[in-house]
Amino acid sequence: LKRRLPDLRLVDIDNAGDAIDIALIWKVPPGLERFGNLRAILSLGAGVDQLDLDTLPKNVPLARLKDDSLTACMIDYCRLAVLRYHRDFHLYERLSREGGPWRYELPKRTSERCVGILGLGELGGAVAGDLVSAGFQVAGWSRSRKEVAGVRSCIGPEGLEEIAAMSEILINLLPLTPQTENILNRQFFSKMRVGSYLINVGRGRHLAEDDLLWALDEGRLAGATLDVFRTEPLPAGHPFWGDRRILVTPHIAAAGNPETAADYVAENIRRALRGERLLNQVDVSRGY
Ligand code: NDP
Ligand code: OXD
Repeated sequence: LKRRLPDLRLVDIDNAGDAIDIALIWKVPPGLERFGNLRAILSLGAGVDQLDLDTLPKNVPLARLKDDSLTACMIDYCRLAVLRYHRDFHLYERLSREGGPWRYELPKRTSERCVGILGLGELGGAVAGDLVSAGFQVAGWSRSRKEVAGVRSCIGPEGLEEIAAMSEILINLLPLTPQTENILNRQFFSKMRVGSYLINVGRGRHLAEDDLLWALDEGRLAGATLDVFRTEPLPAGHPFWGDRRILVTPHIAAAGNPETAADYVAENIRRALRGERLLNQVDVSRGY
């Protein structure tokens, strides 16, 4: 940031007196409301569920992080996780470790496989575009109808049922809000195709954990790749550890890169100082 904005004075919020123009935060620090001249709050996370939005000073615009490297990282993760199921690598990994047997599964073409994505925003939209390029059938669920080439746009409760019924591999990339909490639950899983797969890269609180284990036991789901958890780090002894149907990754699906993120944060600082609308400004009433 100093290289991009040489006149910028960066201070630790605890030693900031009572005059700062812009707050860069991960969680809401105590006493943020004392900064009467605050012009913007910039979250250093791509999601804002870690912030208690009710405690933020009113009328100060809030933006979340957008970072091209983070998006590219999420695309890689989702492509890898989808292809792992699509090409049965999860099965061959297990058979290799267990000493066989040799089992030939005729590979399906990508055009024969439907991938569903909950959330078609910055990240879900980019992942959808990538999977379309790879030849998959792609359907996405969002609040508003989308026009993304090659993506079937689903909305509302019927759209959610439709996407559950169509998807053989389902990726969750929703933000965590009161409307989306526990959305991956028994009712949803019971609408999914038998033997389908879940990839959760949104937030741990989207997933009702016992309901996932139920869906796996019932064979409704054949496997799950989980990057986010209700408690992180995932506690020792948690039933997800050691369950061979589940792949646990430690919230690494996508990480920001300081160089590319700094370009974006610097641009939002300039905008805030000019009194312009921020990039990726959060609609606090929607919660994302
Ligand atoms: P965006 O805000 O850009 O997109 C959110 C999408 O979800 C939008 O398409 C939105 O619909 C849709 N949506 C929100 N609420 C609902 C609802 N109630 N019903 C239907 N659709 C809904 O978010 P991003 O794509 O940038 O990020 C998504 C999430 O990914 C983040 O909030 C974060 O939790 C997670 N994340 C995970 C990371 C990891 O490493 N695992 C890294 C970074 C982010 P509409 O377009 O109509 O508004
Ligand atoms: C984020 C995340 O929101 O890493 O940035 O999940």
